[in-house]
Amino acid sequence: MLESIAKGFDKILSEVFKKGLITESNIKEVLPELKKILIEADVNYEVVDIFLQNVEKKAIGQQITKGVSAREKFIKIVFDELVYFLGEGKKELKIKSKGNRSVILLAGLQGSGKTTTAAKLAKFYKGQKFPLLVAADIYRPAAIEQLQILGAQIGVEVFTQSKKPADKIVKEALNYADSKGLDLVIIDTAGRLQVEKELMDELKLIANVSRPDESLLVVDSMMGQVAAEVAREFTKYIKLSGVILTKFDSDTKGGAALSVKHIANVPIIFSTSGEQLDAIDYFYPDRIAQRMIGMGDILSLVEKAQKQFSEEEAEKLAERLEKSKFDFNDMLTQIEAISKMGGFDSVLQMIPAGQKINQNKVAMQVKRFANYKVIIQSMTKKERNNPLLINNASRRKRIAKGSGTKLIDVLQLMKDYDNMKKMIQKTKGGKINPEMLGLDPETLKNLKL
Ligand SMILES: Nc1nc2c(ncn2[C@@H]2O[C@H](COP(=O)(O)OP(=O)(O)O)[C@@H](O)[C@H]2O)c(=O)[nH]1
Ligand SMILES: [Mg+2]
Repeated sequence: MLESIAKGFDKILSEVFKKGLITESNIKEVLPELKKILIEADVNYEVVDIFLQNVEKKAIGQQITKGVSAREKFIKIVFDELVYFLGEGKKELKIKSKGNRSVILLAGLQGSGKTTTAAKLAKFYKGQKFPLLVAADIYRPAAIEQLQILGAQIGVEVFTQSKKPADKIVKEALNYADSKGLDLVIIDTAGRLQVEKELMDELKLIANVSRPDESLLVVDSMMGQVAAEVAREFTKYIKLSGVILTKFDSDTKGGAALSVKHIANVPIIFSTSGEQLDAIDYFYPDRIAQRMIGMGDILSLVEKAQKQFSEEEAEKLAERLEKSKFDFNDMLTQIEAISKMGGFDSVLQMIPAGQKINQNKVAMQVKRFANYKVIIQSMTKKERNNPLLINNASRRKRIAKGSGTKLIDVLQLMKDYDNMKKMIQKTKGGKINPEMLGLDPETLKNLKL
């Protein structure tokens, strides 16, 4: 799931920013591609429009910054926009403290996952509250039975009463809850295949008698932007306070997640991902955005790198490179910047597990870098400023001896120095690049920081 959207991003990002610059023509080239990705992900067209406008505005303002690659910057802009539409930050339900009755009303189309989600919520809050499940879907006897079975599985009582209007059942359920000291009433309501006035009126009545603390719309994430339209319809009848996005484990393209908050003007609070009753969790917009962009935690890596290697430092390095200067002092700065990020181990941990990384190669490079530091520190000031001086056998011998390394290590340093210089010149700045971690080219193609 969410993979197709990630693939799309990857494609445009690598193709358009080869030159490492954000320019107006680059942006013009990228926006239609971005639009295609969003439409293919089944994002609502209003959301697509605003999304693109925002990205354009932000990207154009960024074009002059030196030092940090265009690709990184653009990823960050798109990422921020994804987070904005998914909802900023995790939200929680407003549930009163133990002993004070809270009511959660669940609404949604048939098959969206209301009944399952009602049971999941009961289980989720069971540690802190005493839940009562209320079967207010009176049209299908099977629905009542389904809730009873689920309630039994999690040891939560289910209130049912057939042959009564739903709002009467709910009223009695509330009285029952109060008499038994059950302080979290979760109401499962009926749904149809589309929004119908009769059912909406019934829902309104239920909301009136139960005065819910939370009125949640349960939405199937497979429905794409239709989910958002459904949400819009529901808001015409009842005041929603949030959305639960179900079936996140299935082949969702992300359109529902990206559209529903904007269209219904309420946050996504939970997502569910499976039929088991513990398959529910808070909805974390930043994590979902990361998955959409296909980089695991790689973005936090970028941010970390940017913080450690300040733009100022990056610009200084870019300036030096323009004058074709990159010496051993610069190399040392780069190596130290990487160590400041928390060392290679923490960097590696942030690379998505799915990415094939040649661990041995990385381990080797880690060792080498530790050596390089010592080797550079064993050079004279003159040598550090002028790497060409090391093209001299007796100097190399002296440095190896002084640093307690082997001759071959000094030679390897020279080779890596050349590589690093080329790489940094290519990317026009001092950004920290995973090539420095000794990752193989195949891996890099996938990571593309
Ligand atoms: N894969 C998956 N299936 C789910 C999820 N939530 C619900 N379902 C399934 O979706 C179907 C409809 O769910 P149900 O709770 O009966 O929907 P309702 O008609 O809205 O009450 C059932 O087969 C559920 O097992 C989920 O998060 N993931
Ligand atoms: Mg149901």
